[in-house]
Formats: sequence, C-alpha cells, structure tokens
Amino acid sequence: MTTQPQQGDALLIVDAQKDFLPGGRLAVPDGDQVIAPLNDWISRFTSAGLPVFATRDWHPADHCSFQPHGGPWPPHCVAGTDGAAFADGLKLPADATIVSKATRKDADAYSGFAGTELQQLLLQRGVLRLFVGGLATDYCVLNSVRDALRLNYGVQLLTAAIRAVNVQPGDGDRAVAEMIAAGAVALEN
Ligand code: VGL
Ligand code: ZN
Repeated sequence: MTTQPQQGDALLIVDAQKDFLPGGRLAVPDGDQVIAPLNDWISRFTSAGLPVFATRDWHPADHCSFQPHGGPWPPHCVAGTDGAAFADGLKLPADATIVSKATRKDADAYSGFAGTELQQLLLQRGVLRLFVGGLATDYCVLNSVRDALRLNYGVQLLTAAIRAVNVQPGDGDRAVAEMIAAGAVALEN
C-alpha cells in the first residue's frame, strides 16, 4: 500500500479556515474534525521533506457568492478578517505554500486551481500526486479534485480529513463517490 508519501507527492489542504468551522460564518458540520487528521498528514509530509500546499477562500467584502450580493452563501472568508484565517489548531509548516482563490468580486472559484498559480507551483515542485483533505467535501474539495484529476495528478483523498456542507442530504457522499469514480483513491488515514 502506497499510503506513505514519497517523492513526487504533495499535501493539498483545502480551505481549513475559521469561517468553515463550528462557530464560523459558513460553518461546515463537524468541520473542526478535519484538523487533527490534517496535522497528522502535515507531520508525515514535513518529516519526509515533502511539500505542503494550503488553499484559502479569500473573498472581497462584496463578493458575488454572498447573499447580500445575490449569491448562495452568507458572507464568509473575507480577505484579511479573522474568519478567513487558517484554523487555530492547524499546524501549517512555515514553508507551506499558500494559494488564495476566489479573490475577485465577480467570480466564485471552488477549485484551488481556478484562477490561481497552483498548477504552475505544482509543476515547479515536480508534484505528480496530491493527498487532498480539508473543507468542504461537496464544494472546494470536490472541485479541486476534479481539476487535479483532469490535469493528470494522482489523487489520494484523505477521507478522515474532509467534511461536507450537505446543503442537500447526501451531497458529501455523492461527492466522494464521484471523486472515486473519477480516479481518486480513498485513504482512511
Ligand atoms: C466553500 C462554499 C463557499 C468551500 C467556499 O471552501 O468549500 N464552500 N465558499
Ligand atoms: Zn467562498
């Protein structure tokens, strides 16, 4: 079993931000449960000298995805605010690469690849396979994994380290099934 990260692997932490945790402005149920398993993966990657990437939702205050501006979500992850900060307990290494997304008012971006330099950064680091965890399973994890697979990365989906919004019951389970059908490998821990 190739669960141990090796050369060519990178950890991709998706949107592990305060606003997506219980008490946050767009709280994902049990979103805080992803932090401990993510920290385990962080230590495995850093002790192996392998890179860690972390995306963050980083919206302007008048972002089009916000309900007051006609979007589906309560305002969340406004750039520079406390809610947009990474979760308190998340032990991001000092040399983690941070990728901000959905930074422009007129477009949303659920994928960490959408309108960012992520693909270029991964190419530069010789990354071939991504271990993906974070929030939320049915939005930014799903869309980041879809793009990663399209771009021919291998994807190990860290199932203990993801949680879903579940606007409709079952959205998270359907997202996981879709990612696996598209070629992601589910990794419990
Ligand atoms: C997300 C809803 C709105 C996510 C971001 O990170 O999954 N979900 N913005
Ligand atoms: Zn957002």
